Amino acid sequence: MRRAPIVPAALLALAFLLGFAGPGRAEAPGVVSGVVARDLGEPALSGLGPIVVYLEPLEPEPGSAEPAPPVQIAQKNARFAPSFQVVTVGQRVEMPNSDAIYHNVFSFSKPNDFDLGLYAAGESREVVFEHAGVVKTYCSIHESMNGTILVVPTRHFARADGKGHFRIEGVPPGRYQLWVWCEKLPLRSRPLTVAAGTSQLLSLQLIPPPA
Ligand SMILES: [Cu+2]
Repeated sequence: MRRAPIVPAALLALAFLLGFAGPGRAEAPGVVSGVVARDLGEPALSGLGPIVVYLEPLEPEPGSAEPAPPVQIAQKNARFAPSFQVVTVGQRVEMPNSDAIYHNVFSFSKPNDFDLGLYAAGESREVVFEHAGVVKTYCSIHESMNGTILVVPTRHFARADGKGHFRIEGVPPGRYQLWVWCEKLPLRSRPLTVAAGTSQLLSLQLIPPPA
């Protein structure tokens, strides 16, 4: 009886387990999740506003040349909807006027400042941010209209929920700088290496413990 086919099959399985994907095949992405707390003694996050965790790649990512699909921030009932949005550098942000009145969208937040001018109901204009940072948006007619856009240098981000939980899926293996953003607190960061097919559970503090 021929037993030869068993050996190549076993080798293939071993190569798969060790992560030796064939040429041109992407390695299995990882998952980075966890919980953000205010500090050790005070887990509550109320009153802090949105908290975003993002992974800035420290080396070029395979296949990341295509911009992320467009996102929409509407003008509805004289407010921005949503009033907070995370976008990636180079991603198109569509800003439709969903009200029956004229609106305008502008920002003084350099270097991402812009002014879309006044436009009518049903019309949509768009903006693309080329720089990471915080963009505060306003309408020149309505004081109630103010929004915040966080532009991040990566597609790998997640907004923490009310209890601080976050989950970033589909992270290509590689070296990253992990950033925790909260508008009311200083930015915090740490290096993070993501290995193929792994899942990491992190515990992050917004306020560092005293030295
Ligand atoms: Cu307006």
